[in-house]
Amino acid sequence: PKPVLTFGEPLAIFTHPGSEPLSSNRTFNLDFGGAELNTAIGLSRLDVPVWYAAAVGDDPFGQFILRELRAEGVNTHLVEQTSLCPTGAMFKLASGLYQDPAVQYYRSLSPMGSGHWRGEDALQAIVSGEVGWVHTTGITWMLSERTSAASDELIRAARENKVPVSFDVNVRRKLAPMDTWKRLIERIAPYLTWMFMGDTEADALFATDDAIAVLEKLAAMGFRGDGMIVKRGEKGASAVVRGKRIQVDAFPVRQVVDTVGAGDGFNAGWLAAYMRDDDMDQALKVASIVGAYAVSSPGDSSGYPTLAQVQSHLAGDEEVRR
Ligand code: KDG
Repeated sequence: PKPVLTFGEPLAIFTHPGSEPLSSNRTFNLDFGGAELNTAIGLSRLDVPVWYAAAVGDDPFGQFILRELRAEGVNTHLVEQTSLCPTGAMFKLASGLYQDPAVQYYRSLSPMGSGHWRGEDALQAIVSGEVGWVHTTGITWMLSERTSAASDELIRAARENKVPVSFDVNVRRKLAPMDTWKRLIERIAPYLTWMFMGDTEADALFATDDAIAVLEKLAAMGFRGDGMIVKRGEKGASAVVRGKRIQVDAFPVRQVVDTVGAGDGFNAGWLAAYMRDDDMDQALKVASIVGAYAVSSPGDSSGYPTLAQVQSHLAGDEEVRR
């Protein structure tokens, strides 16, 4: 099969082992992430060929991210390296009070945050028919005007070339206020084939988290895609495909360790399974297995399962653990 193309900004991520405020913390662990990068790794672990388009600085963090991506089997020939901008970064601040960490971004000078990236090579890959699917998230549009314009071009080209586009809204209110996210969806809805969002995002954007009601509102914005999926965390997920409503329970988890990256993993699981055999129930099941692995382990993508692990859960096999 032709590879999936994902595009969006990679980040060096700094986490800290304790839960003191950032201002008094002195030790950080280096990690990496970025929503579309996470999905690329999730796909690669599930044996789906994947090309990731992005830009990093020609600096140690950029080299670190590239090395990790290559180790994961993600094709990085569309990742530009520039000496003009530093790699984007983010700090994840755990607090005993909340399950989700607070984040602090340092990305306005990055290649995609400053508008250095133009995505020309990714555009070429789409136009020349080299990729079979495009996946991205709303975060990419919020980084800079030029990154937003480049992203518009990529999804338009995909639409024109009949390449399906899956899009996760992925609201980050630290990047833009809610009405900016809503205007983005209104503008790009006609180019999208599959829409993903969380239930709280659906509520905030459309004043409902009912998948059919959301789909109707999307249709009024010009969405003519194949379907939409609402992710509900521990309550599973629901989807509407060609008028049919589908529901899946969350895959059971013993202990939630870190929810960041779970939605990106869910998307990877859905994509891998849906592209393989077009079966929506199966795709949601695989998605929820990947999501469960993701929340059970720290870091964004480190806990994503392999294809063999997913298959053994689907088959109901009992894992020999010791
Ligand atoms: O979905 C996980 C992402 O939120 C994280 O990796 C960082 O891409 C990121 C962002 O912009 O918040």
